[in-house]
Amino acid sequence: MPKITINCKEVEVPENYTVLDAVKSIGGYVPTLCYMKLEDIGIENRPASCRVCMVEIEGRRNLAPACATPVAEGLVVKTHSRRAIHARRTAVQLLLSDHPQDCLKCPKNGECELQDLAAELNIHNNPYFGKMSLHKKDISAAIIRDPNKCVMCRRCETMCNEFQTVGVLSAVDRGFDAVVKPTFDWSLESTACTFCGQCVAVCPTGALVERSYIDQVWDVIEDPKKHVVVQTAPAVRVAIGEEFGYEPGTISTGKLVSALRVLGFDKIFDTNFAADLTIMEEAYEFKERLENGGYLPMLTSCCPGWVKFLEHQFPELLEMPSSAKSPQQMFGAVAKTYYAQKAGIDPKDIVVVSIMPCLAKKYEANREELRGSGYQDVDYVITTRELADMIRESGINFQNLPEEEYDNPLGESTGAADIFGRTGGVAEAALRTAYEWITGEELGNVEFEAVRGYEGVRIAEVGIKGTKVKVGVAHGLGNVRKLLEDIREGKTEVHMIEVMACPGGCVGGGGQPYHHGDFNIIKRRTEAINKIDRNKPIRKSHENPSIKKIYEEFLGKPNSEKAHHLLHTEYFE
Ligand code: HC0
Ligand code: SF4
Repeated sequence: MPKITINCKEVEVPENYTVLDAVKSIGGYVPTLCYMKLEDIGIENRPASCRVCMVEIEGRRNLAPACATPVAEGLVVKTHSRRAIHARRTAVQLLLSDHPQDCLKCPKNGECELQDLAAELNIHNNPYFGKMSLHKKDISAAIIRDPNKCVMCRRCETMCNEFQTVGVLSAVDRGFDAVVKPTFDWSLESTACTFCGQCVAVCPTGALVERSYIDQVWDVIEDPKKHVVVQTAPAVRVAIGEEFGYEPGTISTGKLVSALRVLGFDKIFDTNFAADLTIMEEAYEFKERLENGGYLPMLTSCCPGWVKFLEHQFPELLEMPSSAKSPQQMFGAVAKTYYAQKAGIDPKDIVVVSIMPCLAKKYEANREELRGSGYQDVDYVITTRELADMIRESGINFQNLPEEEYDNPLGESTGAADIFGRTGGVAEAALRTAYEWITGEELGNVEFEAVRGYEGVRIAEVGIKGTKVKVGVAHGLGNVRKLLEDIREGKTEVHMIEVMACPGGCVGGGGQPYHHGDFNIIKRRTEAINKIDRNKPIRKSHENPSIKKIYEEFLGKPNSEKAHHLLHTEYFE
């Protein structure tokens, strides 16, 4: 192992390290901008294009980018020599020279890494003036792209092309005109973009942000004629606390509920109730397909980014996914029918708002066919980050909020619903129910360890009544692409596949508090989800009393005519 010296300290490091790795290994710091490493999912973005991580290496004429310089025996590195600091400052001043100066009204204000660097490097003036190119903004239902704010770090491109293998973003043009965008300057809506939001999750500036619906949500809350119900996705409760000073993985369910009440929503319901409902429909469909020679493998269908990916990339496999709608959409459909009836409210006056960790949910809510209630089932989707903005704007002290409970009849859920928020959870929840329905026996240990973890593709075998049921789990669309190709070529055989588009599942969704490239944050949210499940008195969806009630009072049985109409959907090429 080579010995090197960093800021007068001698260290021994593995030979495949870069100078940046070495600095980090001793707890040191060099600022970066384009560099990003999500080790657990095998992603590294290292174009060395921003030149922010320049360091001085003794005996070398030129400064070197720490992220792209391999270590070598005897290297003597100074991370913060005056020359290095000056070079970093110049690099950031050059980036700012053609960057819009509207920080005060930029949606990324306060979260922008370029802004942070300008502050850290004490940039109070800029002698450089670049050519301000004028690129057109692209606004979709989920994402706003402002290429004028692109700093060519290429992080979005790495997520879209390498992790998701969607490939709609690439660098175009030269010099001041160079930006990352879709070919021919197409809008994202006219491409195969899945709206997974992973480009947004890693963009350091305001070039890629979610489309906000905060104003529309305030308008309906303030409209006395509207009855506004809100649902919260499984992964929101383990991440929202980060916006208010809590450690990642802090469980904030009770405070989340009381914040929503203070904001003025009429009923605080839970997507988790609908996740249990999804399992009823999905496990029933799986049992049917398994026992009656139906189409296998059955793919889960609750991640809208994944559904759109499948529609674009594998149109010949549209029979594979379960026809069950996602929990978000099942919730909307029952809120405007079952709940409307029970509460005696005209569904036209009910507004359904979702709090989601996801940007594709914004797109999903707008899909034309998702109107089983006779109205748009889900009206507005806001992200965990947008909700945090609403809470801050309202002067609510989140840490001081009491812990409150969800409302009924759409607020009760089991541990099986909680684990939907992390990779492997939907498969595990489905197995908990399918096992008992198929065998007629009680499941002892409800935790299916083999489908847990962070491997991109995991395949587990579960014995159900003499049949070895093989379950595949993939997170990240590139991983599912590999799995589906193997299945198509007959290399792998499985009965059920769970897919989540985002790293780690919804806990790593594009609408969560920014993780700034730290995958540990996603892991801690996952652990929190598992803890909620472990502490729930009921951990199987079919045992949820409110679920039993909705079938007794309203739906009949899984896949009844009414259930089929309200809770199932179809897919399009
Ligand atoms: Fe998810 Fe969902 S688990 S996709 O990640 O299935 O967004 O959290 O709400 O709908 O329940 C997201 C999270 C959901 C849905 C659920 C599913
Ligand atoms: Fe690519 Fe996802 Fe971004 Fe669309 S939302 S451009 S698919 S990373």
